[in-house]
Amino acid sequence: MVERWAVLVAVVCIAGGVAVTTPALGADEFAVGATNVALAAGGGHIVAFSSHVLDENKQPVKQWQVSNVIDGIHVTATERPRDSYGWSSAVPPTPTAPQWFIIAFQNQKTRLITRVRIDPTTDDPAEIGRWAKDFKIVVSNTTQEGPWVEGKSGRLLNKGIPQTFDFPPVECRFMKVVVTSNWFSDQFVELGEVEVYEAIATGDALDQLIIRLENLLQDLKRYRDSQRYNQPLRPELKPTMTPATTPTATVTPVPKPQ
Ligand SMILES: [Ca+2]
Repeated sequence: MVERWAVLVAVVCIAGGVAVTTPALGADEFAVGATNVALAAGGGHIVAFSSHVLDENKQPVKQWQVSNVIDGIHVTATERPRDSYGWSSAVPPTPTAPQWFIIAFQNQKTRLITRVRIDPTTDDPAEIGRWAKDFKIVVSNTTQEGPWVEGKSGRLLNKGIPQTFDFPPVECRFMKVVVTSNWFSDQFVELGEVEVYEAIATGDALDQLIIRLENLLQDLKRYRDSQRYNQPLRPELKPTMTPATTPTATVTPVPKPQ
C-alpha cells in the first residue's frame, strides 16, 4: 500500500512537471502539518492587539478589524471580499512603537509550530505603502504577556501573494505578530491573513506519506498560482523588492478616518 502511494507521488510530480522536492523523513524528523491552526474556524482567536481602525463612533470597522487576519479570507487579484479587507491599524508602526496582535489556538492549547504564511494583501493597493513590511514572530508558552521567545524575523514583499516563512519548531501557546514597519505610509499598517502550521513528529510511514502528499498538494497549488499570476514560487526567497502590480479596485472601499 505504501509503495503504491510512493509511486503515485512520483507520477504526480512528473505529470505536473513541477520541481517539487519531497525529502525523505527520518523517524526523528518533523514534517510540516497541512492544517492552519490559527484559522478562526478551527478555534484560532485573537487575544490582544495594539489597534485597529475605528469609525467616527469609535467602533471597529468590520472590513478592517483585526480578526480578519485569521478568517481564512484573502483579497486576491480576482476576489475582493465585501466584509473582510484585512487588518488595518489605527496608527502607523515604528520600530520603537510597533503594531501587533496575539494569536492563540483552540482551547488555548500549546502547539509546536514551525511555519507561518503571511498574506499582506488588503483591499488597498500596494502602491500606497500601507502593507506590512518588516515583522517579527515571538512566542510564549506561558502567558499572553510573555515572556517572549523569538521565532522568526522577516521582511515581506510588497506583493499581493501569501509568503511562507519557516523556522525551527518552537512550542507556542501565544504567538505575537509584531509589525515594525509598513512600506512608507504615515497612516496605517495593513495585513490580510496569517496562517500558522505545526511541526508534526511521527514515526509512522503512512502518516508521513499523507503529510507529504498534503504538502505536495500545497506545492502544486503554489505552482499553479505562480503560473496563473506570473508569480515566483517562493517570493520571499527573492532578494528583489519590486512594487506589486495590483489590479484596479472593483468595489468601493469603506472610507477610513484619516
Ligand atoms: Ca483575511
